[in-house]
Amino acid sequence: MPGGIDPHTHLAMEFMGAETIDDFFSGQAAALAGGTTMHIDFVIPVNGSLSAGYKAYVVKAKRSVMDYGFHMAITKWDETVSREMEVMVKDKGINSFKFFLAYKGSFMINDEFLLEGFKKCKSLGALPMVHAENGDAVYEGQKRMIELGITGPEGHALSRPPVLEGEATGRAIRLAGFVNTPLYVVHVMSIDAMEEVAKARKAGQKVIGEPVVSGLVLNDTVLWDPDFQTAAKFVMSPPIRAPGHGKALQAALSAGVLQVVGTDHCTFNTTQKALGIGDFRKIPNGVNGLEERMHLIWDTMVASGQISVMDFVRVTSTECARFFNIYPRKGAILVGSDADIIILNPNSSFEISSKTHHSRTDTNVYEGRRGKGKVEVTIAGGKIVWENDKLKVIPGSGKYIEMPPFNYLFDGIEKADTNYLSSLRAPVIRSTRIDAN
Ligand code: DUC
Ligand code: ZN
Ligand code: ZN
Repeated sequence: MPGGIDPHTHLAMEFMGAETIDDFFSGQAAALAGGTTMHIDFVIPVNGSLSAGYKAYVVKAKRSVMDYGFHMAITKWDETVSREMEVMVKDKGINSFKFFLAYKGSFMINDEFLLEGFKKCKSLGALPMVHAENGDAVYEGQKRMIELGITGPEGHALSRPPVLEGEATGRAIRLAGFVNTPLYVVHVMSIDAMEEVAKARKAGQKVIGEPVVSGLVLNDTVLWDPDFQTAAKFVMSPPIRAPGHGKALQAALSAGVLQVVGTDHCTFNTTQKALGIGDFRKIPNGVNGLEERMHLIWDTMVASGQISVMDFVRVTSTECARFFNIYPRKGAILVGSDADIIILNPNSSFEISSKTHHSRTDTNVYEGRRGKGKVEVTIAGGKIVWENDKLKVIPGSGKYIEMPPFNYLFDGIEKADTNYLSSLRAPVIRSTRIDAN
């Protein structure tokens, strides 16, 4: 199969008073051992400056052992940011921008600026992405938990329930419809958010929904463990949800309501997670997944009969390459494509443990899981980098993949591929839109 592409990672990211323990070397080594040969990481601006953020990430990525691309996070809005977006698209190979509706006081932006950002993306042929949780309401929920004396990891889940994810997802989708731009919703974690995506797609709006592995296969009962560290390792945002949400997300993935599986790989070790002892608001948010994604999706979705092998390739690789405009260089085995290829043996089994994984983190949210379907060989750029459970990687061998803007988003794809047309239908034109194209 073509190597996996993870559309959503955070390597060497400074966040919540810590820096993720996996950098571009360790995170990518882990990825290759799990059959993923490319990832797209989120550049975080430095004091709001996109160009400073981009420069910092070019340095961080120097020791790369596999190919990678960048999305850019937008953490504030002004004329400089708007101008810099243009530079990122035209000169730096970035065609997607993530807006945060959560993280009040740091990353969060209001609706006025979200609309500005959406319009700018549209004018540049870039794809806007959203982290959809209502940040004002999360802030209120967190205060309430602390007032009630709930300071442990369970307070994280209780303070930001699915309804806040559903609200923000619906709002972002409606605002994207208002300016008539496509939208990519990252880490769809709840039924509430998934149903907003489903409703919009049914109405013909171009909305992409990305579930992540943790949301598909875990549930929130772990957050009630009385041992702080046992629970804190599962703290991410939006939170892992109550039993039932994961199954519904799996069904949505197999029905095509959600299209591409990421990880939100964002690892903090036990020392870093300890920052939140006594106050769940300070637990650095994030879980592992880069090495486990292909195995867990195969086992959960293919071995169980929920999706076909072709669908597996689509949701773990091809669709991601298409959404970010690098298909067929990536996401396919074709003459002229990069030779990123994996061999997955459906009859051999895997077992996940922090003792044997390749990430630098000292825990694993999938500890002890076993399943069928193991990646036995990974070929990246024509070289065997993973075989007989051994990695052979060369720091600096990974290439930066520039992602070109869309002429008009998705139009080229629709002309080239009529099957694709059925999954991303043309927008419904209504007179209430700002423009009429
Ligand atoms: N959520 C996380 O759990 N980590 C990184 C950023 C995010 O939105
Ligand atoms: Zn996010
Ligand atoms: Zn993320």
